[in-house]
This record gives sequence, structure tokens and C-alpha cells, in this order.
Amino acid sequence: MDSQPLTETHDEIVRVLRDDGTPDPAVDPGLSTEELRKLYSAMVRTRVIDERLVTLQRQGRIGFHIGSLGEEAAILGSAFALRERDWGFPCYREFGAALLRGLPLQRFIDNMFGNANDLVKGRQMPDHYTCRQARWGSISSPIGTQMSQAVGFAWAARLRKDDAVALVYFGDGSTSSNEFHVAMNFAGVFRTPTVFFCRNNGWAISVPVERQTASRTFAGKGIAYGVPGVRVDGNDVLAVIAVTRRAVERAARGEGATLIEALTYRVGGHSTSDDPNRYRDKKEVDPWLERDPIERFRRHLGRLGVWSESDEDTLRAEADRQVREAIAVAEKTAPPQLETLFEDVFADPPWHLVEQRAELLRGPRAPSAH
Ligand SMILES: Cc1ncc(C[n+]2csc(CCOP(=O)(O)OP(=O)(O)O)c2C)c(N)n1
Ligand SMILES: [Mg+2]
Repeated sequence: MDSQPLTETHDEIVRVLRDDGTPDPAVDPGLSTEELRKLYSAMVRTRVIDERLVTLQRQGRIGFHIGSLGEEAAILGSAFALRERDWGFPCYREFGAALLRGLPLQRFIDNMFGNANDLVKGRQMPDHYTCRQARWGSISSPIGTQMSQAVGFAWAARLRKDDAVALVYFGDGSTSSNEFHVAMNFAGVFRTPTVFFCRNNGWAISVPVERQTASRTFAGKGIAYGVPGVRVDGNDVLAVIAVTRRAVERAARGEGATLIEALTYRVGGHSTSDDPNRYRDKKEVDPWLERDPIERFRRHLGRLGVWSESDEDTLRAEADRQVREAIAVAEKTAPPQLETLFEDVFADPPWHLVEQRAELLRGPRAPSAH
């Protein structure tokens, strides 16, 4: 695998798990049993948390969630391929990868509630956690912004002779943002150690990929910038690891950026605020349920004899217990103090903010909607 050039045709889709379920030894990243189990557990944990958060939103206990149902292989596999010293620059759909990198579950759930322990002090939407210790960029809602941040980070790392690589996540829709073109161009010219990880999940809210681009592939967009592109089956976690590792190694060697297009599918709505039945035929979803990345990986582990029914039951029960505990703690935590609204911008707040703060604190506090 390592000696093969990155595909130039952009037609080939790299896979490890073949139709008959056996792995292709030429591409298999060769994980140890312990690594396989850890990776699978992280994928299941992500799904369990996702499902619980959707329920919480439906119960009116949190305001919003943006999930990763069906995209766990692309999200977790790519994060798994990073080395500890590398950085991830996420968009809003990769909380599972952040947890794998070391985001504490409680901190994530505190952000979902925007409570007093939320590091962003309840000022952001849910799913906008931050975690520097996991070497993870903080999340901005405007799509694409993280791409120029990742390229800037990677360029700075190169100037400092630090071999850290920056991997940036974005969706198919974000390839139409200014930031994509700016970032790809800079990465191509300066050969920055950046991995562009495009989750092609078929949709950008209600816009299907056919309306997003006339290009045959998203990987092919790299040609214009001198950045090699590669397509990978984004529901095959081992293939995602294989191609991401190659791109990370290539970047660390000083050979520049790679654009990865991971073909996957957004099985759920865009977010809990979206109803995909308004614009998408359910028949389109069914074949993707058959290609569920978690089921597929579990079948592989079962064949290898490294995962049993009882492992599955223990894992799901444990993941469910952990998320419920974190939710119970977060829900009991008070909201941020009102005066925190006035912090973090001015060292010496101007007089009008001092007055507004005093006025706010004189009045009663309105109850939360959640
Ligand atoms: C600059 C900007 N324009 C529009 C939006 C509204 N918006 C939020 S997510 C989204 C779709 C993004 O789709 P994609 O990049 O494919 O990512 P996905 O949600 O499918 O993971 C849009 C248009 C935004 N957040 N920022
Ligand atoms: Mg998309």
C-alpha cells in the first residue's frame, strides 16, 4: 500500500473490507486486536451518545444536536489515523473523533447543556465544545472557516520545524465555500502538512451533491491546486485509516497536502432542527442502512473471533451508563452566571458595559427554555 502512488484518476475507491467480508491484505492497515476493539468501541459509543442526545432534544432538555449517524467510520477512522502530536480541525459533526482524541465526555455533555461548566460559557450552540488538550480546534458554525485555520496551523508547524500535521474535516457542501479554495490554494503552493478530509455524505442540509458541484468527484478538485486526491469508501473504517495514514505520513515527510474524499451518507437529518422527509426520498436511505459502517466492522471482528455478543452487550450497557451519568451531572449544574456575559472581551470594560451589567443583575433572571 505504502509504495502505491495516490490515485490520479479519482475513480478508484479504496476499500479494505470486500463484498464477501474478507479484508484486502494489500490495503489492510494491520491493526492489533486491542486497536480493533478500541476503534469499534469508540464507534459504538459515538452512536449511543448520538441516539441519547437526539432523545434529549426531543424531550426538550437540550436545544439542538447535530449527529453522525452512519458516518462513524469516516469520522473515527480518520481521527484514529492521526498521531498524538497531530491536530484535528473539526466542523460540527465530529464529536466522536474528539472523544477518541481525549475530549472528556463530561465536558462535551456540559457544552450540550451550556451550563456553568461549559468552557464556552453557554455562549455557543450545543456541539461547539473546545478541547485544546486533545489537540483539537474549536468549532465555528460558519462552514469552511476551519480549513484556512488548519492550513495556517500546518504552515506555522512547518516554519517551526515541528512535524505536526493538521487534518481538517468538512463536508461536500463546504467545498463550495471561499475557504475551501483559499485553503487548498495555499496548501498547494506552500506544500503545507495538511490533510483535507471531505466527508461526502451526499447532502448539505437539503442540497444534494448533484446540485453542489458539476465535478465528477470531490477528490478531483485537488487537481486545480496541485493537491493529490484520493477517494475512499467512508463506511469502511479500515480503508479510511489506511488512506489517512498515508496522507499524514506524506505530509509529515514534507511532501504536502492530500485531499481525501470519504464516500459515506448522512443517514439522519442534517440536525435535530431538520426533517429530511421534506426533501429526500426514503428509498435513497435504505441501501445505506445495509452499508452501516458499525455493522460492517462488527461482522469483520466477529469473523476474526475478537468480538462476541457479550462484548457487544457490555459495551453498549457501559456506554449508555456513562452518557446517562454525564447527563445527570450536567443537568444538575447551574447555568453560567449572568455576569459572565460581560467577560473575556475587555480587560477594563467600558462604562456602558459596566452600567448594563449592573442593570441586568438588578432584574430577575428569566427561566431557561430547556
Ligand atoms: C458560511 C455558511 N453558510 C451557510 C451555513 C449554513 N449551513 C450550515 S451546515 C450547512 C451545510 C453543510 O454541508 P456539508 O458541508 O456537506 O456538511 P454536512 O452538514 O453534510 O456534514 C450549511 C449550508 C453556514 N453555517 N455557514
Ligand atoms: Mg454533506
